[in-house]
Amino acid sequence: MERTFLAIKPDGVQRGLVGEIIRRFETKGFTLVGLKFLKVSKELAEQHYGVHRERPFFGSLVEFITSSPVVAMVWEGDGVVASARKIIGATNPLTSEPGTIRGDFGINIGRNLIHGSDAPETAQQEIALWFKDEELVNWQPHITPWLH
Ligand code: FUP
Repeated sequence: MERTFLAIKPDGVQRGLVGEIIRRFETKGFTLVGLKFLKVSKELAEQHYGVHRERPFFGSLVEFITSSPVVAMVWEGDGVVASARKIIGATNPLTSEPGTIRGDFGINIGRNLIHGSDAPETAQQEIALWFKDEELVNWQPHITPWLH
C-alpha cells in the first residue's frame, strides 16, 4: 500500500491549523500510520531539504523549519502521494487553488504550512529519514475497507 510523508510546518502549528490540516486527510479517507510532534534538528532539516542545497533560499528554509515544532506524519492509501499533493496545493500559496490547504490558508511561499512528498520514491526516502520502523503502525480501518 502506498505511503506518503507529510509535515505540518512551524507556521501551521503556530497558527493553530494542526487539527484542520489533519482533518482534510482523515475525511478524504486516507489512513494515518505515523504521527509525531518534534523540534527539527539542523541535521534533519539539511538532509530533508538536501535537493535544495544550492538554492538561494536554502539557509532560510532550514532556519524556518527548525524555528519551532512541526507535526510529522505518514499517511497510507491508494494514490496517496499524488492525492496529498493536490490537497496541499501549489508551492506558492498565491497561485494555489482555493479549496487546497495552501490556497485556503497561505499567502507566503516560504511559509506554506505543509510539506508533502512529491513522488512515491521520495516518500520512501523521507519516511525512512523521519521515522523508525517501530514508530509506524501497520493497521487497517475495519469500517471502510472499500476505501482502501
Ligand atoms: P513543495 O514540494 O511544494 O513543498 O515545494 P518545493 O519542494 O519546490 O520547495 C520546498 C520549500 O522551499 C517550499 F515549501 C518553500 C521553499 N521555497 C522557497 O522558499 N522559495 C522558492 O522559490 C521555492 C521554494
